[in-house]
Amino acid sequence: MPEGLIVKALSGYYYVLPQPAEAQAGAAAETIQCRARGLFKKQHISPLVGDRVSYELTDNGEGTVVAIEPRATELIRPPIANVDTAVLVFSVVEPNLSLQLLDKFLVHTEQARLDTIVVLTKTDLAGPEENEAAEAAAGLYRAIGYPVVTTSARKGEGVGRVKELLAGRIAVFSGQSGVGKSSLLNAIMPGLALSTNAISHRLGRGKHTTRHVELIAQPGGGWIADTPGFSQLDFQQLEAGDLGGCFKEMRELAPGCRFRGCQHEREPGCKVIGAASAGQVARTRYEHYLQFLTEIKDRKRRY
Ligand SMILES: Nc1nc2c(ncn2[C@@H]2O[C@H](COP(=O)(O)OP(=O)(O)OP(=O)(O)O)[C@@H](O)[C@H]2O)c(=O)[nH]1
Ligand SMILES: [Mg+2]
Ligand SMILES: [Zn+2]
Repeated sequence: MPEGLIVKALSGYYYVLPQPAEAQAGAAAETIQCRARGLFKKQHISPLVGDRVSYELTDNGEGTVVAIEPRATELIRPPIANVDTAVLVFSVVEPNLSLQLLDKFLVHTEQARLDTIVVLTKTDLAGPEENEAAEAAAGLYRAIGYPVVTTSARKGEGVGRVKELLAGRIAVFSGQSGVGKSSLLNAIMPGLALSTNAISHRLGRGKHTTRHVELIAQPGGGWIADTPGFSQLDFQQLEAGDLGGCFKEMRELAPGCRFRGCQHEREPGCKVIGAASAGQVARTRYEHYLQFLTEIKDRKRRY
């Protein structure tokens, strides 16, 4: 049975790139437009972009996805399988940088066990104060261990660095609408010409220009997925006790806490509380941790 890689999902169709072509980076290869087999729905399985699948050809030149290989990784928002790297794209302005939202995205990529890179965009649009705040944020996240690149797709700044970091990787771009995900990808791969759109100044956010998830082959090997922007993220799949493990710097401190399963809230002998009051864990990070913890516990209470 033929095998392939789902490179795009749109309106109930999965676009599967056949295996041998995929091995040649897939640049010019034709995809097969497939439906998912009916059984998947009954089993509550939906194929994802990034899935390695087996498919059958049907009479009309289309195909049916009949089997999905076990996934190495899986992200729910944006929905994608088998990526190794998440690129969290946040604009310095238009829309303004929100560290709370960034920390929320980081919890999700940590939970999915992805390597994560933070890219700050639109430095050319930002004033000196906003750029200073962005540099401070970059320093904060670098200290935690995340690569951070400040960029301007308009001026071509930082674009080469992002490209270097992603070479050979299977990466997904993730971030709010209008932050410049598609613009950055276009800058990384000249000739790509993904659609981009000015943000709505009335609403202060993007217009949801990108409507589907699509993997794009990197010329030198590896893939990058462009995705639709979103800003609503919940902690549906996360238990309160697992939240600390999704904050990299707290995860490293937790073994030193007096109590096993310490939630770093008000327990005595807590290393995280100690580090937060000494300024070794950033104030914003610890605050966001407590906010998310409350959010998770409130959710539990509601059910
Ligand atoms: N000045 C400036 N504008 C940028 C930069 N990057 C993106 N933009 C602009 O920001 C707007 C939104 O960019 P997009 O690339 O469409 O944003 P997106 O993240 O793909 O948005 P969705 O597809 O809706 O999720 C466009 O008008 C871009 O031209 C930049 O570095 N500098
Ligand atoms: Mg886009
Ligand atoms: Zn603790």
